[in-house]
Amino acid sequence: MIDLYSWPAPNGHKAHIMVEELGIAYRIIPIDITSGAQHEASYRAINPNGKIPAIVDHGIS
Ligand SMILES: N[C@@H](CCC(=O)N[C@@H](CS)C(=O)NCC(=O)O)C(=O)O
Repeated sequence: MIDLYSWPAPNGHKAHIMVEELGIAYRIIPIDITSGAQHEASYRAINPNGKIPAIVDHGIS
């Protein structure tokens, strides 16, 4: 399962298209970049550059 941290923004759309075209299992975790969620410590732990998108691949289970 892929966790896709994203938001409807140009670079987010690229990742949304990729996972849809690959047909892989994923879930979207919204990171509201309009309210500054990309700068929260919990998200910085996932992507230190504070931008979306980011992917966490939990592998096959
Ligand atoms: N692909 C580059 C750029 C990603 C990017 O610029 N994302 C924008 C949204 S399209 C963003 O997160 N902006 C919020 C910000 O810069 O605070 C990266 O992952 O470093």
